[in-house]
Amino acid sequence: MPREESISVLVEQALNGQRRALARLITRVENRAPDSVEALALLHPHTGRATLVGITGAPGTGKSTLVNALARTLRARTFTVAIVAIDPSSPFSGGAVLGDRIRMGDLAGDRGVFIRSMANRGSLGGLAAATHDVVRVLDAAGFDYVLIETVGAGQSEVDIARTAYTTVVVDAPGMGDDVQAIKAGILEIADVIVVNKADRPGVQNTVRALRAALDLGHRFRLTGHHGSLIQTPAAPPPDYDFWTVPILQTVATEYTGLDEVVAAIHQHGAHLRESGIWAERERQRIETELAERLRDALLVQWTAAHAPDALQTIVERIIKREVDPASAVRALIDGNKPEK
Ligand SMILES: Nc1nc2c(ncn2[C@@H]2O[C@H](COP(=O)(O)OP(=O)(O)OP(=O)(O)O)[C@@H](O)[C@H]2O)c(=O)[nH]1
Ligand SMILES: [Mg+2]
Repeated sequence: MPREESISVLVEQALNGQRRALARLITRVENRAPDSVEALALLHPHTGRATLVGITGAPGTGKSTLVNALARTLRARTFTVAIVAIDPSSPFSGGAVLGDRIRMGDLAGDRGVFIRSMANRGSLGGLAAATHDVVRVLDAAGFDYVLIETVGAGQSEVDIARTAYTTVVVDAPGMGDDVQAIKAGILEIADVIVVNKADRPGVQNTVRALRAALDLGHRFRLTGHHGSLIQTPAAPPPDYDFWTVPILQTVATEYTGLDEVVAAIHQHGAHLRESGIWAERERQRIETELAERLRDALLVQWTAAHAPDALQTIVERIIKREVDPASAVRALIDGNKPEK
């Protein structure tokens, strides 16, 4: 391996702010290259400092424009910003896609901004795990903020949102039925709601609809349970604190309302830290990640140790009703051939 490709050199260069090294390192980590394990081990002591913000919402609400405006606003306050744009439908991976070029026009040449697109991996381990590691690299590289943009409200978006400490859900007027536009699941993960395109007619209706939806089930959310809906209890448990989800208005194309968004992100971060929820969330994230990695690693290990068609053979036997899935798995991990 040539010296400049050695993973420890690459890590060192990335930690020293060399962008090309950082880009290459991210590619290795995203692709789960064999030496990415070593890279992540070297990076880990440097992580845990960045503010991780997820930005999600229905297609076309202006998420990319908002992320761009948010990055500019943060840069104006001398914070450094990394943007991870996740496009599940994109056939591209790791390279610049159209959205990046649009953004680069605005933020081009600014060394305090780093933009990365990720396409759906569609494979074992998946996008959420890959995103997690890429965010970790950017955190270690010293960016003050990592903004993670995802589309929609599918399970993978929810998983990705859990990478972040603060999740901003974006809606806009004229997206069809105002409450439908934000699918039920997405409000549950919102820490801050932004109604973008506030220059468009119908903005008050959108705000009202969102407030009504929040009042129905989400007026008070126990922030210790990220992503889960909990009804207002008579008295809060002593270790929890309530967070009232703010509904803000922006015109991202004109950078209007961005100071309020930054303020809400700061307030939410402060709330998480002061209440101790930050630490609890981090613990939950690590527990979940560890379990997922273990599961993935065991499957990879098992697959490597068995004939390429071993799982397929069992699938056939299950279809023929010779064995059931639960018994098959028990036999497999006991090292036996699954019997009837
Ligand atoms: N009028 C108005 N248009 C906006 C505003 N923000 C974004 N747009 C426009 O809305 C369109 C979609 O913006 P994007 O930022 O690409 O939206 P997105 O949510 O990232 O879209 P996807 O990534 O495809 O889901 C673009 O034409 C933007 O110029 C705004 O505040 N007001
Ligand atoms: Mg976008």
